[in-house]
Amino acid sequence: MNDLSRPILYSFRRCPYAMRARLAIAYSEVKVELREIVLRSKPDHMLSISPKGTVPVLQLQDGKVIDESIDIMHWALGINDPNGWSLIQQRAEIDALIYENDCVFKPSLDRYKYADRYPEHSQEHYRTECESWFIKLESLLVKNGPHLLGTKPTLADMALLPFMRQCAHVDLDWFEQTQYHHLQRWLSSFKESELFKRIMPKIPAWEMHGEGITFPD
Ligand SMILES: N[C@@H](CCC(=O)N[C@@H](CS)C(=O)NCC(=O)O)C(=O)O
Repeated sequence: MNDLSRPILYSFRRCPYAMRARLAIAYSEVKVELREIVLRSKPDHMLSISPKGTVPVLQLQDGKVIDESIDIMHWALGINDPNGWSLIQQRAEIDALIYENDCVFKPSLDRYKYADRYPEHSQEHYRTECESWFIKLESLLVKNGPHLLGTKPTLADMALLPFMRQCAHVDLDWFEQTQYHHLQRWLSSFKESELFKRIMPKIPAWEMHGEGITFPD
């Protein structure tokens, strides 16, 4: 059982929302008990504290629950933000990018990735939808690079990169032969980073009443 000495984070390794939460937590070095879940068989405790049934879910020691990935990122950065990811002066720009990522790009990404579930159009059609987002990010990287808002990574990069990774990996050969060279470099340096490696350990699914994994270790 958890002794409530650390917050509990319900997570799923490959979920881009859970990845962004783990990125902020690992960066801020706030220790949590990580409980890897199986999406088809969600733990009762997780559903009891967050009935909507999505990951990530964070439960703090005082019982408070945070079950939106961006809110978990802000919580972690509020505790420790050593390299200024929050970039308060550009908060509106960061929020707008995250909003567009989550509300416009993500639905297109889902249609592209699972095109067989959306037979109204071809997979190429959905990929072209995704490309509007690629064009926007590429132009930001050209203007500001190597990160979206300048020379240092911010919350915007870390909130968006897991989704770009998922999209690129639908057909990596295609992505790598496109003209989005800044985007390709942005993504590959993320995938090669120590931080990315730290958030992607392969861990067994949490078993009810068992101990989660201390994260970051
Ligand atoms: N708005 C939520 C979305 C989280 C989300 O949709 N997570 C997906 C996994 S990537 C999920 O848990 N889906 C529920 C399911 O597949 O059963 C957030 O930002 O945390």
